[in-house]
Amino acid sequence: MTNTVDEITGTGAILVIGSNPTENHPIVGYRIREAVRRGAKLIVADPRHIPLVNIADVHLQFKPGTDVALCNALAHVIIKEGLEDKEYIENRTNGFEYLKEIVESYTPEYVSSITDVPAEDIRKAARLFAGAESASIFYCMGVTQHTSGTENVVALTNLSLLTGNLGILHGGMNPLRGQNNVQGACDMGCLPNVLTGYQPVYGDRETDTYWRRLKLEQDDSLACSLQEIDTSEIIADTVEFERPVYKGMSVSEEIRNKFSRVWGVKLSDAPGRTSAEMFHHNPSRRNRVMYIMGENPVISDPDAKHVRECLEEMDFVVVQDIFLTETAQYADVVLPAASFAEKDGTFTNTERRAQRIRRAVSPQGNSKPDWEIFQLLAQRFNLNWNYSSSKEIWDEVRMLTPHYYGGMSYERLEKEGLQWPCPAEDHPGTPIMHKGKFSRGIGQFSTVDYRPWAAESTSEEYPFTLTTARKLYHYHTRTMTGKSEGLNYLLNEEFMEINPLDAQKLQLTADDRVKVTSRRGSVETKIQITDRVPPGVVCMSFHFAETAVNLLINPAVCNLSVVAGLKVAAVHIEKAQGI
Ligand SMILES: Nc1nc2c(c(=O)[nH]1)N[C@H]1C(S)=C(S)[C@@H](COP(=O)(O)OP(=O)(O)OC[C@H]3O[C@@H](n4cnc5c(=O)[nH]c(N)nc54)[C@H](O)[C@@H]3O)O[C@H]1N2
Ligand SMILES: Nc1nc2c(c(=O)[nH]1)N[C@H]1C(S)=C(S)[C@@H](COP(=O)(O)OP(=O)(O)OC[C@H]3O[C@@H](n4cnc5c(=O)[nH]c(N)nc54)[C@H](O)[C@@H]3O)O[C@H]1N2
Ligand SMILES: [Mo]
Repeated sequence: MTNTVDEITGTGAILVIGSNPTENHPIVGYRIREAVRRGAKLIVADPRHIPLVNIADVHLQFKPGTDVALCNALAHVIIKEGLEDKEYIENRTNGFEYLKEIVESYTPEYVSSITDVPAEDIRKAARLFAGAESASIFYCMGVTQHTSGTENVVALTNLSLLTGNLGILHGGMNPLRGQNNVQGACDMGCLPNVLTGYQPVYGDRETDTYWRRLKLEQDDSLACSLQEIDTSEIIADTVEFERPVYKGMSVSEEIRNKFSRVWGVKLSDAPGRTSAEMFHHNPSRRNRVMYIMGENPVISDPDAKHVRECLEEMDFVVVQDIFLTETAQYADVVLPAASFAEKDGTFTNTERRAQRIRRAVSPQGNSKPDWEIFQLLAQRFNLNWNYSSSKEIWDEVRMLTPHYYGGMSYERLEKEGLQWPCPAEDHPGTPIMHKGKFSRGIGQFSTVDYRPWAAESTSEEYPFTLTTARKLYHYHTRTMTGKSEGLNYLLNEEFMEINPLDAQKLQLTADDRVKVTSRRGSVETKIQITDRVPPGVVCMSFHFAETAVNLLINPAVCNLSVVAGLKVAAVHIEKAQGI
């Protein structure tokens, strides 16, 4: 998030797109409701009738996968009606003319034909968003989990820049992070191409995207058609650090040297691989060995049948988890990890706030905190790892990542944490990013065109669009929540959402089971007949192993973020036989 959770209640207008906060981020959901009670205008853009729609001023119920068209239409109306923030655009941005040119053809009427949203609703939403004193955007997986995920974020960023809402109180681009500490994991370098604080292991930040793009373009099974986008000003949940100039050395070389000096080993300049690459469709390019920690890809990764086959064929698989998962069934060795309540350390939440966690109970059995397991392994590899506490590790991270954490001592974190960047002991942390100036200087409008995803377009054979979404009572693959009797009492099986008109057409009644088939596989599930989804769209969660929806999902990825298009699959639906 560029801004903080506390600010939400004072916001003038809120656009919630591809995010269902009352079920998935209840604290943020609560704040949004409070903001509306205090007079904020609420625009919900979601293919489904999510709970926030009940208090929204307008619901843009668009077809899954048409986000770029919708956002460009909002920009079109804002520019046509002269509602853009001219002073902000003049002083802080570049490329407005290009945006204007691109969105010219995205009239509400034209986009209505792509998205199924009435043209007047598009106009109304644009006016509400641009007319407010401050406007913030909240987005989540409905926006990012697409083969056009990066383009979707770019199109949203344009809206925020256009209306002068980046870098101000109550504004911003606010991607809601999923897990309690996924932000912390990324900040700590759990990404294939960076070390802590997004310090690149090769090239520099500018060349990173191009490198990845080139690599994927040569790779048919992963690539989807690509358009030229300038990604250098994507306001995701990272900041770019001030780029120092080193004589004759690339930035990453200097960074690798810095880490090498402390760790006493030479670092490779080859970036790691994403999970899509590890499970590559070309057998010669996929992993032979895998160490899986805190993930259950057999259920959570797209094209689950393929994932299972890959794991089966691997030479050696290690799973480090707090429970014996479906993925652990494929492991040669399972290493028992201690849970959050059994260890010390820090978590960094969605608003970039690092906070302390403390051991409340002792680790069960012979389980250990993850870092201790790694250390024991490293010692077997004759590496010189001798940390005695999580504090010692944190202090090393601070030393090697001063632009983010220099000022975040455990003592200072005690109270209510601190938001990065916090480079010095007397720095108060950074609640709002991009205030006054963007990290790259001037904000860049980037132009993106809507492109339908041909591979998952509906057809006579596959006439429905399946989308996937979470449910309040369960967490992902249920390795944890599935062990709670109370939660299972509330919900212990999948109910696919289907519109009453579609149910009628297929002659389905509430007790029927259906067989859902995509170009990759089939699953059988119970149904819930509901107008939460519009006709032509059905929705399943990926919570239940028995109805593993990822057997249906296409593994193709967004070329720039390498995230799979988990939110759209063309499917065929029929009544299941024999039950
Ligand atoms: N109860 C619960 N809470 C969770 C989780 C959980 O498993 N259970 N998981 C956590 C994690 S890791 C994450 S990442 C977050 C995810 O949080 P969210 O992204 O909010 O979760 P989803 O329900 O997957 O998707 C959000 C919305 O995207 C919509 N959508 C579907 N297709 C499209 C589309 O094409 N465009 C747009 N704009 N929207 C679309 C869906 O209708 C859905 O309402 O939740 C976190 N919180
Ligand atoms: N079709 C479809 N697929 C999706 C999505 C979607 O919306 N639609 N969403 C995607 C998203 S956003 C996400 S985040 C993924 C989630 O996918 P996963 O991360 O694979 O799912 P989880 O069930 O959360 O698995 C986390 C594992 O970590 C373990 N664990 C918990 N605490 C610890 C710990 O302290 N140490 C260790 N070592 N292990 C621990 C848990 O027991 C669990 O097995 O799914 C993705 N897949
Ligand atoms: Mo997530």
